Amino acid sequence: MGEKEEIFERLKQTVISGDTEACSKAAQDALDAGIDPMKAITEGLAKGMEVVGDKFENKEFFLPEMLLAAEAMYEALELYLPLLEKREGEKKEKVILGVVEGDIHDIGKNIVKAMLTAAGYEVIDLGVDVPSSKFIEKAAEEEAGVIAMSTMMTPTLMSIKDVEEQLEKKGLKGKVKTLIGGGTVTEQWKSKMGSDAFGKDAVDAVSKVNLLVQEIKAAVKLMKEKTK
Ligand code: B12
Repeated sequence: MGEKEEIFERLKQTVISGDTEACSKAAQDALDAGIDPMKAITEGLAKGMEVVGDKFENKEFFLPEMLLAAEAMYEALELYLPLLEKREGEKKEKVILGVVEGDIHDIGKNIVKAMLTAAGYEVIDLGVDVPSSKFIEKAAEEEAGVIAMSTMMTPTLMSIKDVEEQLEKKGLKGKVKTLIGGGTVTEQWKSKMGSDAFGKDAVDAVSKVNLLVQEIKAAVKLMKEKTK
């Protein structure tokens, strides 16, 4: 195993063991070794959190272990986020992000936030259990092009539909693009909900936001040409 792989493994294992101190140390060592924070998140921290999610489901882990793991991961993210935010000087596109109404699972959403921030987006994080109207109000207020919604539960998938319907009613559909993701969400659900894009993980979230922003820019350009 090379030095970088060894650090990725330490990041992953210290999240799994919920060892905040060792996780912070691994996060700092990653920086010292010249590892891109974005890579440290995807190849280390997020991989660890996936294992923890599975262990929790298999009843190998219980709530205290889960929360310790999340705490360790957040400690490392805190070290990385300010560095990632500093990377872009130009005007940033805004993304409204939140966990839909009825759902409080936010670990995946927080990883998505880190990755979008790393990619140079200004993420407006509405937190968990976000009422559908709030997504829309904030998008309008902030003039954001993208609303990104996360949900881990099947019943709360309908909250996504609610946001889509409200966008339609307000005549904002297509102007504000929607991206959905989270444990229960699939490409098929994207079509069922009428959303614009689905992202399978935090890395995919970035590619999909890039695509949506390109689409918005192309549409604006076309409008301008037509009105000339
Ligand atoms: C941790 C956990 C909890 C924790 C949450 C802690 C927290 N702060 O988030 C606690 C213990 C509180 C909890 C509570 C509950 N939970 Co729970 N929980 C889980 C568990 C084990 C892991 C979820 C997780 O964090 N995974 C790790 C992260 C990193 O993965 P992720 O969320 O999928 O995110 C990745 C991608 O999906 C994607 N992504 C995520 N969001 C977004 C958004 C966008 C826009 C994009 C593009 C991508 C994207 O990128 C992320 C990173 O790559 C899952 C089972 C599992 N193995 O998934 C059950 C699970 C989600 N829980 C479940 C349930 C039912 C509940 C409860 C109702 C239980 C209860 N009876 O009380 C409550 C929910 C209360 C509520 N109203 O929300 C069910 C949902 C079933 C369903 N299909 O509806 C699951 C699937 C367990 C199961 N098999 O039954 N839970």
